[in-house]
Amino acid sequence: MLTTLDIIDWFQEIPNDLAQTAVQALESGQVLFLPNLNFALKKEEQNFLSPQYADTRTKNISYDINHHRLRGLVCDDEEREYFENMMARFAKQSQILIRHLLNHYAPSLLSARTSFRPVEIAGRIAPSYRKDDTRLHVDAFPANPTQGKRILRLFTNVNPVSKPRVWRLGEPFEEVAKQFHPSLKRPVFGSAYLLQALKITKARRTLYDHYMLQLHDNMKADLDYQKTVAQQQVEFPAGSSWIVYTDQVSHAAMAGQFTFEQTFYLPPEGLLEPSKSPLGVLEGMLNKDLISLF
Ligand SMILES: O=C(O)CCC(=O)C(=O)O
Ligand SMILES: [Fe+2]
Repeated sequence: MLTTLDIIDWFQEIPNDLAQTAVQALESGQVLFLPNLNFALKKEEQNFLSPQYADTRTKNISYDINHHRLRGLVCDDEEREYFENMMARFAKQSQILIRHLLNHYAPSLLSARTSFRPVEIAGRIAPSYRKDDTRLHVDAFPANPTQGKRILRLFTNVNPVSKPRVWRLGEPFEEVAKQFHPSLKRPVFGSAYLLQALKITKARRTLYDHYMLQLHDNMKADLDYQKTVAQQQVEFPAGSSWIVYTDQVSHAAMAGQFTFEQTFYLPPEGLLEPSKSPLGVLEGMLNKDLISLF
């Protein structure tokens, strides 16, 4: 399930064959594991390795580099400036690495949110089962329809006392889709329009978004599935990074503290093999176009 790559530097040049392997592995549902790629914190940033800076309601601190907006951060103005520098540096380094490593995606890849996750996962109480990321799921977000765009995430564990980030990885997307196909319900007529008009969603939900959200919710709701499905525990050590299509790979975060994460979106046209993507798999299974408006 992991493809290990020996990358030690965010700015390093990547040979073409390695770039090709990386894209193929990701699109096949592998996690790219970079055991020696760390994000070095500056001296004044070491203090930020504390859960005290995270708003208790949001648990993650997020940064929008396109609009220089920080969310979920509780601190004074001076600290805010240092925080922004740190988040922006992670965002930029991630962009550079991803553009080199996933060279094939460079023309169409979009950078989205950056997050810092300073709260220990183990023992945290999620406000609802839908928000409980300790349950296996594929990513799909109620307010943020991707309209077919892929969700690609890069993580770096910066834990200062060598605590790994512990995940579970579940079955391949095709199996998840087959398993939950019978439970998928069609959307209520007019609901996508209404959700957008009421600003509950930030864009129009396509059929793709609707079915992905159902997969996400139905997986998390099924405790028997959570226990019995084929799965594997993986530990991402402190000082390592990993890259994964979180809309495709069934994953659950079980333990760990202090991780940076950068999200990218990729329009489906940018993929090497669209048929392997969640959109390709679901369109094949449901035998219809899922990204036109309904
Ligand atoms: O914080 C983590 O380790 C992963 C949580 C998760 O499910 C995600 O970011 O998609
Ligand atoms: Fe997730």
